[in-house]
Amino acid sequence: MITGITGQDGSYLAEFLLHKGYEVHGLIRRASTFNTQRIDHLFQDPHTKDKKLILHYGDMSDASRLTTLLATIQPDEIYHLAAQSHVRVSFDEPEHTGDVTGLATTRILEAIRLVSLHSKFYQASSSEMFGAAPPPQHEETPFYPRSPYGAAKVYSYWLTRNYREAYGMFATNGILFNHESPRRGETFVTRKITRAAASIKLGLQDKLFLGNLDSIRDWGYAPEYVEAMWLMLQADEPDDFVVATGVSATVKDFLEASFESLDLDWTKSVEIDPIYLRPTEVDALVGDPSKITKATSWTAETSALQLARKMAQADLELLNNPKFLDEFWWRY
Ligand code: NDP
Ligand code: GDR
Repeated sequence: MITGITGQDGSYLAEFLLHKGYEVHGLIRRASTFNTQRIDHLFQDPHTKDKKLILHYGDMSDASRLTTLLATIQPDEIYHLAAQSHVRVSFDEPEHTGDVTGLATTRILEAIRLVSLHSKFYQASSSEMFGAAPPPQHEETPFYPRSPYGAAKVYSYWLTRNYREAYGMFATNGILFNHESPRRGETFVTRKITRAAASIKLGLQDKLFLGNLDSIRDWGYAPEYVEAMWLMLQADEPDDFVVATGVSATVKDFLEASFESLDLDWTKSVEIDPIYLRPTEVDALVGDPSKITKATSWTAETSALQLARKMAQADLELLNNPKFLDEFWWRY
């Protein structure tokens, strides 16, 4: 079962698990418009016999729905990815973020405790929990969150550990550093940059407004990170793992690589708009993935700059050929 199946990671994880032969159940929110674009290519008609992808309406604010769903599905593995995941937005909506990114983890852990204790549980923890703690960050680095989002993830991290210790649940935290892809939400900085670069290349846009260009991040490629999620749940014991490339890049480096890959000079198009600055910024996140590499042999393959080029090319293809959207999700 995957919460957040319609998000970037949920869509790659669903693909990965279906490929392995799993029956995948996904929680989707009812919306007035379609919000399943990232998984439409995996959709199976409810009337199909032996279908492997089953979607259920539900919201992380609804504890009774989570409990009845888990009682019915009895999943072997639960990947809890649903969240209000945008750090800047969490300053505008701190209470909602606390509810969906924080408290909702208690709702699903309680549902497991009550009706599906055998389910292995994966919590999508985040490098944002380290916040102001200097890099390289690893499993023993003290948390110092710098946003309502980071604070909500710290709460969820500790709830996950507490349920593991209190009830013997197989509950694991994956502390994932930033991971991106052509499926990344358009308001995260990497995708915002690559979409704008493609649009500028085609003469559809001339300016790109950004915030802090000096932040340092450890950007990896999302499909590789969902494999790490699965590997963590195949371990003999539940534990907590950092997942990262170990290599740093600035927003400026990402900009340069994306624009240069389309023969553009970013300095001619980028302007700083203070609305994209955060009340408290996280200056530098660079993870040390030694523990997961030792336990599972997982290592990141794609570098941030390769990713910048890949995403810029994908956005150019998409803008050049809107019909391509139907195939887009398969190809990336
Ligand atoms: P996305 O923002 O792309 O996806 C978030 C998912 O959560 C979407 O499916 C969204 O549904 C769903 N969701 C949001 N609110 C609710 C709700 N109230 N009830 C049910 N579902 C809800 O995030 P990512 O795929 O990038 O990340 C997955 C998880 O990993 C998140 O928890 C994120 O915080 C965490 N994380 C991500 C990292 C990254 O770099 N990508 C790094 C570390 C952690 P809808 O499509 O309807 O909006
Ligand atoms: P982040 O990702 O906050 O690290 O959280 P984001 O891409 O939003 O920001 C990365 C850095 O870029 C700077 N920045 C901008 N960011 C955005 N969104 N828009 C801009 O215009 C802009 N200009 C500069 C930011 O200040 C920041 O320093 C992501 C999310 O996926 C979280 O859910 C996840 O937990 C963490 O990564 C790890």
